[in-house]
Amino acid sequence: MSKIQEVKAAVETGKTKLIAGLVQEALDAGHQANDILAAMIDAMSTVGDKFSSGEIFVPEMLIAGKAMQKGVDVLKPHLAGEAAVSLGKCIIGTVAGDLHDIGKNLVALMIESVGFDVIDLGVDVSVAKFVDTIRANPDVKVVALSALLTTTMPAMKDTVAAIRDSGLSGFKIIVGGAPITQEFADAIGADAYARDAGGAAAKVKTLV
Ligand code: B1M
Repeated sequence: MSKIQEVKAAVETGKTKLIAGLVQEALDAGHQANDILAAMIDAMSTVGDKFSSGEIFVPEMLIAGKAMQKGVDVLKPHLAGEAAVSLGKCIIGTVAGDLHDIGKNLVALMIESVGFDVIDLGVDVSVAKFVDTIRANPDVKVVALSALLTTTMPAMKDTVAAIRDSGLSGFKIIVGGAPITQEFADAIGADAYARDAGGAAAKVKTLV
C-alpha cells in the first residue's frame, strides 16, 4: 500500500492518533500536499457512502472527520501560500443548523492564502451573528457562507436575504458546499458560487 493509500485508509477508519504521522510520511515520501488532500476528501466520500448505506453511523462519521481535520492540520503549511498583498476582510461561517466545518475550514485556509484577513465564525452561525459581524466590520469585502446539508440550504437563503435586508453594503457574498449549485446561488441572490476551496479562493479575488 502506498503512503497516500495508507492516509486514505486511516481517514476512512478514523485513525486519529496515526493520521498526523502518516500524512507527514506521505509528504516525506514526496507526495504533493494537494494529492494527499484529494485522497482524504475521497476517503470522506467513502465514509459518506457507507453512512448512507447504513454500514456505519454518526460516531464513525464523526471520528473520520476528526482524523481528516488532524491530517489537514499537517498539510496546512504546504497548502497555503504567502500572500503578497492584503485584499481585505472576509467573514466566513457555516450556516445555522449545520455543524459541518471541514470543507469550510479548507475554504477559509485557501481564501486566507490569497490575501484575505479571515474572520471565521465557525459552525451553526445564526443569521443575526452574520449581520452583526458585518455591521461590526464595515470594511469587510467578502462574506462566505457554507452549507453541507440539503436541510440547511433554506438557512443559507435566509442568511443572504437578511444580509440584503439589513441595508449593509460594500461587500460581496459567495456561497458553496456539497448541495449548493450555481443555480441555487443565483436563486437566493448570492454574488458568487464556488464548487471547492481552490475555486472559492480564485473567485473571491475577482470579487474585490
Ligand atoms: Co454529515 N452528512 N451529517 N457529518 N457528513 C454529509 C454531508 C452527508 C452527505 C452524508 C451522507 O448521508 N452521505 C449527509 C447530508 C445529506 C444531505 O443533506 N443531502 C450528512 C448527514 C445526513 C448528517 C447528519 C444529519 C447525520 C445525522 O445526525 N443523522 C448530521 C447533521 C449534523 C448537523 O450538521 N446538524 C451529520 C453530522 C456529521 C458529523 C458531525 C458526524 C461530521 C462532520 C464533522 C465536521 O465537519 N467537523 C459529518 C461528516 C464528516 C460528513 C461527511 C462524511 C464528510 C463531510 C466532509 O467533511 N467532507 C459527509 C459526506 C460527504 O461529504 N460525502 C456528510 C470533506 C470536505 C473537504 O468536503 O465539506 O464537501 P466538503 O467541502 C468541500 C466543498 O463542499 C466545498 O469546498 C470544500 C473543499 O473543497 N465547500 C465550499 C464547502 N463550503 C464551501 C463554501 C464555499 C465554496 C465551496 O464558498 C463560501
